[in-house]
Amino acid sequence: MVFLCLWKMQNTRLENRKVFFYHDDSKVGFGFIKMKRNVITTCTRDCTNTCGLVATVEHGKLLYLRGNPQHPVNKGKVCHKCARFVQRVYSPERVLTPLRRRGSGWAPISWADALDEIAGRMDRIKSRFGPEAILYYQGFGERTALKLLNTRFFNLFGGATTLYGTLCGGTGQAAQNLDVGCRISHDPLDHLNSRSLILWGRNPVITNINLTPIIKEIRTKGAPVVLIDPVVSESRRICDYHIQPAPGQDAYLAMAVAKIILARKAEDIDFLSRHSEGYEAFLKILDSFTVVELAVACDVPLEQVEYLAELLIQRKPTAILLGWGLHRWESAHYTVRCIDALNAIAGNIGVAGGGVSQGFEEYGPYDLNLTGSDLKPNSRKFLMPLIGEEILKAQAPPVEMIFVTAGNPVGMAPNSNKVAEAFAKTPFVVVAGHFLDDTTDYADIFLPSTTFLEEKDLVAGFGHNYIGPVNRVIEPLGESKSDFKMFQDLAERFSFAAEFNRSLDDWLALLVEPLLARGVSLKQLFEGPVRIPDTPMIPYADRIFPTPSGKFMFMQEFARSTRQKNEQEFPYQLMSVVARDWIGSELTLSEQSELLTVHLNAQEGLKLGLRDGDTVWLVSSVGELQVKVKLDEAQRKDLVVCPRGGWIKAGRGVNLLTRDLVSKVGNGTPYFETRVNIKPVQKKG
Ligand SMILES: Nc1nc2c(c(=O)[nH]1)N[C@H]1C(S)=C(S)[C@@H](COP(=O)(O)OP(=O)(O)OC[C@H]3O[C@@H](n4cnc5c(=O)[nH]c(N)nc54)[C@H](O)[C@@H]3O)O[C@H]1N2
Ligand SMILES: Nc1nc2c(c(=O)[nH]1)N[C@H]1C(S)=C(S)[C@@H](COP(=O)(O)OP(=O)(O)OC[C@H]3O[C@@H](n4cnc5c(=O)[nH]c(N)nc54)[C@H](O)[C@@H]3O)O[C@H]1N2
Ligand SMILES: [Mo]
Repeated sequence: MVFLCLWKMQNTRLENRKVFFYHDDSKVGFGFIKMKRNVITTCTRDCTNTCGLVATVEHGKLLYLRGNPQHPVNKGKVCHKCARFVQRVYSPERVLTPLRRRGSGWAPISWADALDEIAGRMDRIKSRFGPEAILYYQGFGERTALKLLNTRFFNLFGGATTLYGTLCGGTGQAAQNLDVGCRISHDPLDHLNSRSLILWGRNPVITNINLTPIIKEIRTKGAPVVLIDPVVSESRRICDYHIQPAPGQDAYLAMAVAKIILARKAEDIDFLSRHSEGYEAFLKILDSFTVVELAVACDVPLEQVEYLAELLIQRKPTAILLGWGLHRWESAHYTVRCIDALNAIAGNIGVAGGGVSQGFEEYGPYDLNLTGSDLKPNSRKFLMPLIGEEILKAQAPPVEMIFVTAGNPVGMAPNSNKVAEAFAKTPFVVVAGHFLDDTTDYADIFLPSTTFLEEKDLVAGFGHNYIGPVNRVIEPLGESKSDFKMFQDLAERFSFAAEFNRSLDDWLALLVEPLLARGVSLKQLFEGPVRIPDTPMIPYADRIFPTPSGKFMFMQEFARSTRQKNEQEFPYQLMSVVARDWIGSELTLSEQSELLTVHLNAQEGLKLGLRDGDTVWLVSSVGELQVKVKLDEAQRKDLVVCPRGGWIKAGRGVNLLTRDLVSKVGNGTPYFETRVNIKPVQKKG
């Protein structure tokens, strides 16, 4: 009888269940226990996708991560990096106990000892130098709701030095704010209404897989998709047309296209006359160039400029999607503002399927007052793009301690040598993270953090309008702690402990108060993705803009770009773009046994006597790095294309080469304003 039942079960494929037999004093029998369990959660990694996930656990062990089919944006899909994240969680290289530097090595210590030492140092620094002698560096590794409380901890402490400006998305956002008052992107699902689409300096095949099915769908309906990128990126294969302007010169391209639309009298007169301001001044800028001059300035053949103009005239509505790579230039605000102006002239603002979209506010849905900025409003702030310089030049007070969470500034901020020097000079450095990356080389104490699979939290993203639950899938591995728990335990060592000491659920409820006030329940938030109320599908549909005049604001001034003086010495622009296989610098040392491979135009390579796979030095005005060369017919001749995020100690730190500058608008980081030369590596023997 029992065997019969077993046979039946196998054939009905009762997945996730295992038979168990039991007997106690009175009876013998069998039943089922559920072996595998699925938990709804959301990917919190630093990526535009913020995918809804289903995590499968067995016996408390994470087995795999799959896309949540109920998520309206990723619809069950995830990328290969997400699937592989399971290995990162269980990697033997992940550090799971607090470490104390002893000489040149590390020794494990207890959390109690680590936190006692940190609290003691903080107190002593505060009484001798003031709280601003402590720098809190919050990186981009995870931007969940609870992460807002990290700053609250330092504000309760009395106000440490924190950061302003950004390594990521500041320039584009600030530039768009000048045009439309407050940057709001079209909901990604609205691009399904587009009759053409332009990927302007964006590489969704690698950075935003949730856009690719949308692109595929509109293409099957006949919508042309255009890539504008000096680099031959992976996204070229999903596009119908590729324009490769000179890097950083897209403002000229947008102006040239605008001039042709005006010459054809195809501008949106109604929008321009009723809903815009400053149009005359913008026309004056356009009048100061001919189309040919503009085409030459951006190095785009005239027929391609005309193609774009025709596209915008014939295939309305056009969605223009800006990437983050596009704005890593000192004067990127001109690029972004000229593209906004072009789209206004073309009549693509406030219409379904149109718009110039880039990103969304990952901290948008929360009560930002909880960061406690009112507790200590005027604390010192350092410019993130110049972090090395800021630390080195700080006086009154000098930097006596740095506390880093979720970031790898030595590897990811520009000019790594300078950042490393600043960290090396700082008497006491604490880093909380997962792995011993380049920044931890300068740390005195390393604190092991949980991954999002070991946490309960909420997360909104910078690529769509949904907030998603972060439900705890597995128990924290080893002694790892979430940042929330870590700061709560540290707070217990200070007089303000009571002010930090609410339960995690209470804090989350407070953080999402603005959502609760708009009718979303906590239960809903933890069950699955929720569309953030009041986020529009089509921004500015009423043609009212949150600018002072309520109108779209045209750019009023433009300065021609000047060429860098050292072009002879450094002939190639270094494009340190997103890497296919990893996020940020989230790698392990054992994954990095090979040098980075850079792409170089094949003819340029031949001119330099190089062959595929050769090792060369890249030399910039601030550093040098050995790389392998891949010759590539299709790349522009003035570029070296290199993946970002490799570790310096693995010989792969591209930011050894990048100059530390700040963009003219938005306090962004112009990583790509770096030129390099290629020098041979003398072969031994
Ligand atoms: N696999 C992976 N995905 C990621 C990340 C990752 O590290 N790995 N990081 C995430 C993060 S933090 C971000 S901010 C996003 C970034 O997402 P994206 O912006 O899509 O990626 P980038 O590689 O920074 O830049 C996109 C493209 O802009 C081009 N570009 C650069 N300068 C110019 C220019 O002057 N004109 C034009 N027309 N194009 C230009 C570059 O050549 C590049 O191909 O990706 C996110 N997704
Ligand atoms: N050359 C060049 N450099 C660039 C760019 C470029 O285009 N070119 N792009 C820039 C961009 S867009 C970005 S966003 C920055 C990213 O730069 P960083 O903010 O420094 O980000 P990551 O390198 O991803 O490092 C994040 C670290 O946080 C850890 N971590 C993840 N979650 C948590 C957590 O919850 N708690 C703690 N304590 N740790 C956690 C991860 O394991 C990882 O070690 O890099 C920038 N650097
Ligand atoms: Mo970023």
